[in-house]
Amino acid sequence: MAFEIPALPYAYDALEPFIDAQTVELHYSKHHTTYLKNLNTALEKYPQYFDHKLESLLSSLDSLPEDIRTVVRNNGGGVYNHNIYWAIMGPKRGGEPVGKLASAISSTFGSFASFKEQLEKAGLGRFGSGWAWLSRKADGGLVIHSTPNQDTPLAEALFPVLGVDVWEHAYYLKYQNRRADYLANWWNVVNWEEAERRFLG
Ligand code: MN3
Repeated sequence: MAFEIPALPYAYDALEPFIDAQTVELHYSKHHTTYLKNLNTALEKYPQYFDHKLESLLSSLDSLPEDIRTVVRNNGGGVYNHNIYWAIMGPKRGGEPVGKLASAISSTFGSFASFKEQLEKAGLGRFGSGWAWLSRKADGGLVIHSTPNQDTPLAEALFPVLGVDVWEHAYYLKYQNRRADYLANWWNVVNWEEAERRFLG
């Protein structure tokens, strides 16, 4: 069966005023959906991969046939990364990390303020398009990093807890070239309960 994406768990305008409705609508219904279509089209030639989990395909790209490896990397990555992005945001969210994730962030990065600064720096430092991540390492520890294009933390044997899209399509309509303003405002929509669930999962 073809891969699917979850329905957006809130209305297009739910993240206003921090992320505008038009951006959310285009981002979900055009960008994210196109990655999905491209992934499914590429896999038609090798339908056995429809029985795999997307996570496993992205964790072992080298095991895929060479003629679909790049398209799965880019479009499968696009599907996976955006699934996380929509899930870890929500209306009336923001605030501070909760539970065990809060303690892990404080002990790893010194404080929530210092963590925010480092994640924003990772997003700002990504030249061109990509993502900034808080990921869990194999030993359970946390790391801040960034990936280019639609590369996923999975390809680096990391498990994404929280990810922010820094492609221009994620912010240009409202923030134009001001990626730093988008990142600073993005904290207002972070769903820390979902991030903690991922951290513990
Ligand atoms: Mn995007």
